[in-house]
Amino acid sequence: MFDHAWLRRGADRPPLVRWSRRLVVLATLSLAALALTTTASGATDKIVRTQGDESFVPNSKIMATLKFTPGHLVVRSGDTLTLQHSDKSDEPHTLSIVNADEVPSTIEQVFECGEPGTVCDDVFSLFSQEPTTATFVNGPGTGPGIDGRLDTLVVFPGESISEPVTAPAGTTLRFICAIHPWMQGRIDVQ
Ligand SMILES: [Cu+2]
Repeated sequence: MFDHAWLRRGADRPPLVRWSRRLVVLATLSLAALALTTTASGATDKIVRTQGDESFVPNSKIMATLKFTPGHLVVRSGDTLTLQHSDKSDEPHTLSIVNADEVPSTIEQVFECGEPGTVCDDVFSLFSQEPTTATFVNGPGTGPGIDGRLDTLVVFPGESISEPVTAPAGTTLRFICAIHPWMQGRIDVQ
């Protein structure tokens, strides 16, 4: 059976994962302006960048400031969403659509995400084999593109990946990184 260790930092040292999530310093939401480019068709390319870093000083500090920037996007149905790995860590990230009530809202929910039965585990289970490069996986039962639960973009350092947002106008999509579930965002589709 596929082992999701690639998605779990230090799978051989779960206590560190637990504590890193417990002690994580939540990044403040950035209000940085959307980076926009307009294509010939008039569709707009919206970019979400991962930013921040992690640090660990034995017996002193463990901290993560990894975040999505921006964390709130307004897109038109049909626009292309690009996820770009722009942070200082060497870890992959996912941008995974989840239900609003699945977005972790407590520290406990953040560090438990990934355990069996959680939405993070549902994301990991999408992968029949270990990805090694930027990938889009369509959530089961959803339409093509980004429109529903578990639709997932994955990026590794130095990479970006683009996929159209196909959800109809009026949809609100919530997303998290399944690897670092304090990384959270929202897409309002117009
Ligand atoms: Cu992440």
